[in-house]
Amino acid sequence: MTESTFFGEGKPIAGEIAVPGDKSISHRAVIFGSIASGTTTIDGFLRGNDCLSTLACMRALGVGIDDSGDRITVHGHGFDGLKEPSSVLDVGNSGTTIRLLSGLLSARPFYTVLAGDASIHKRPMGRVIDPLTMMGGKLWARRGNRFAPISIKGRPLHAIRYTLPVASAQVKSALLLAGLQTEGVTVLTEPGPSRDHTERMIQAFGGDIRTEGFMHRIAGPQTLAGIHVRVPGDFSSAAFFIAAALLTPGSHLVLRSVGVNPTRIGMVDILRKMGGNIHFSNERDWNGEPVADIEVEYGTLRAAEIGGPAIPRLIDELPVMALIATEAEGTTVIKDAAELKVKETNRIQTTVEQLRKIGADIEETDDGMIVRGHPGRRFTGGTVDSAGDHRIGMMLAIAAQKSDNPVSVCNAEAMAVSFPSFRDRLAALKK
Ligand code: SPQ
Repeated sequence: MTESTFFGEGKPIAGEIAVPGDKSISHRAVIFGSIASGTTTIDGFLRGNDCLSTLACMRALGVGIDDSGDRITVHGHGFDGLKEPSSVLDVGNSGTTIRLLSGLLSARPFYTVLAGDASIHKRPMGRVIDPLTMMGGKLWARRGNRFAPISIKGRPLHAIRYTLPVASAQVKSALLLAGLQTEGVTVLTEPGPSRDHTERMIQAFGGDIRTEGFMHRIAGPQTLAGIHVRVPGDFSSAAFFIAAALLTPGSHLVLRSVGVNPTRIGMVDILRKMGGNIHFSNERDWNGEPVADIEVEYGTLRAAEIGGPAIPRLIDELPVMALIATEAEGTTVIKDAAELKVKETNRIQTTVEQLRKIGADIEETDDGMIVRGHPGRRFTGGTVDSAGDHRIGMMLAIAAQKSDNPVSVCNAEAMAVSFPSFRDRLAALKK
């Protein structure tokens, strides 16, 4: 366990930063490169532990992947290029890896076992196993087929019509990866919007997917062709620096080349309603993904109500939104966010417990949090714990901006799951 101390000197956050590549897109680029025919080159791949787990799993499935440091080159030979691995596939801490690979491997003609760390073994897997079983998949898991490790005896599947019980990009993507290999039309309906990187990537690799509202149709089998992928900066990583700037008087920050896919930037919409100064410029398109430079300036904020269909669009940013709300005038209510309980930790509980330790006025509800903002009131500082959750660890490091005393984060190594250079990048922006 490493403990990392962040000093709450209240120094403004200023300058320019290019955050590391998007985690969701990096996973998908390696997976799609592996199932496409031909060469896929990936620039801006996130070298966080989660994406490295996906890369190692695809190599274990027989895919040739070169890593020059700057660029990943994937030598895809179509779905048939995947081979039975000789050992258990280790997904580490990555929910995206285990769920997407469950869908992909359910239709491959061999046996695989997917396992990960203690956190992964507590996260719900029934949400992918159930619909894949409806497609004819043979999957087994612990405690009534609900928890990893998952073992899969791959076989031909049949197309289904399925309504997802929760808006989940991972479930949708698992079923799309199965549907791409399955005769007939697989029809998926989501209860609300979830991130659409898989849909955009299927099209970028020359595949065909039809989306109307929250309904997706994928006709299989399809073949995909390798491409060059340029991965935008991860908005979910940018969110920590946006928060730092909004919490610290005198801050002015520009974040270059960040992914601003509308299914990911619910936080920007809410922050603008709260009075946050956030502007996009230099808007462009990388492989069907919108990208922009983001400029943030410190200013006073007012409380907001955050709930309903906005939630999947900022689900991973809710812990840091709770932190920002401590500085907003009024009471912020976060609701309809029960999905937070099944992330790397129960993010409602860990956010509330850890922020309270340093003096935040915040309470837990069944499906969210209530945050009473006290603009200008400083935290006490002290020792907190990421509980092994990268997003909680980084949120707590940013909380030091609002404290006159240091904030020491236990289990700080978790930050490397999505942002290995976080600490150095933050230090470089403090003026
Ligand atoms: O991969 P993992 O561990 O599930 O990652 C998290 C995160 O905070 O990094 C969630 F814990 O992000 C998910 C996100 O919450 C990544 C993701 C994706 O890439 O498809 C989708 C979201 O999860 P969900 O529930 O929509 O499927």
